[in-house]
Amino acid sequence: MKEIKKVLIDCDPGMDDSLAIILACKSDMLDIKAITTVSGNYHVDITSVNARKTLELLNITDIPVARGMAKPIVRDLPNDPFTHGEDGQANANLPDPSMELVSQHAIDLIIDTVKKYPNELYIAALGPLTNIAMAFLKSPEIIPMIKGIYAIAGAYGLNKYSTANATGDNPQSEWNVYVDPEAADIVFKSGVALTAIGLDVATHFDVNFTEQHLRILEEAKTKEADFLLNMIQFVNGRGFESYCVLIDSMAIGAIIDESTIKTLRGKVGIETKGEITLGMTVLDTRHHHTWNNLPEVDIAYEADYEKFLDIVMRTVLK
Ligand SMILES: [Ca+2]
Repeated sequence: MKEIKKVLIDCDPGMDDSLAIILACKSDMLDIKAITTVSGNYHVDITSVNARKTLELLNITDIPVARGMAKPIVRDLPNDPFTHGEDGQANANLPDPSMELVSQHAIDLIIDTVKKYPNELYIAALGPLTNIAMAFLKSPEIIPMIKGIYAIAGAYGLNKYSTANATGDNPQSEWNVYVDPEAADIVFKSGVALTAIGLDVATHFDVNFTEQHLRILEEAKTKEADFLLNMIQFVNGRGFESYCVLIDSMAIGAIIDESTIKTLRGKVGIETKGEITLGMTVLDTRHHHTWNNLPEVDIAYEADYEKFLDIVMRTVLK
């Protein structure tokens, strides 16, 4: 029997974060210990509400949700050129949550949860890395105690999707790193066991739901299926494809089943000063003269999309 993995989700819901929360909470393979929220897709005031709305859609009220950083560490929060609707959830307008936020700040909930489950806790990092970087600055002793971070972060130039669907507001960057490149720099350099899932695999057109998937979702008539269908229709209506609602779920999918992605080990530098490349994650693949001071992390270069979508469908419809 496979071990049940303990997970903390740090997120900025956002449509794809909302689906990722549903996938994580409904999976038999995961035990969600805490959710922390951050400013990213939307301000933390909104993401803190949406995280709880999503839990209550699932009738879950016993997972602690802590509000995190309102701003990136040194920058202002940029506006996301990609809209998630007025409510950040494709205008689903779910009921206001009845559960309260915990009184702790997200940074402290991250630190305490890692210490409570030393060498057992996975972190799914689905937004800018602000909270996690701050937790590392405050309590660096937690870094080696984390089993693994699966972060939706970066774009590594491994295929055309790396930049064709770039989500940061410039030609080369991915949104989460673009919003808070200094935070990403801190986390990438920290030595934590980090798997970065970037645009190379997480905004791929092969992540799209098939026509058959959509029919199954329509026939399911459950709250979760309807919520997901509404998001798919929302992005389709704006000329985007359904991979947009699945981006963050790829980190959860990889924690559920590591074989959904293949990774390579690579040296990565984060661009924190560029004008047209701010937030670019530069992979140093040179044979000679590589910069040995760059941190080495695991980078997803390929995904088993069929297996991933099968996990999403089975789990969401359960
Ligand atoms: Ca997100």
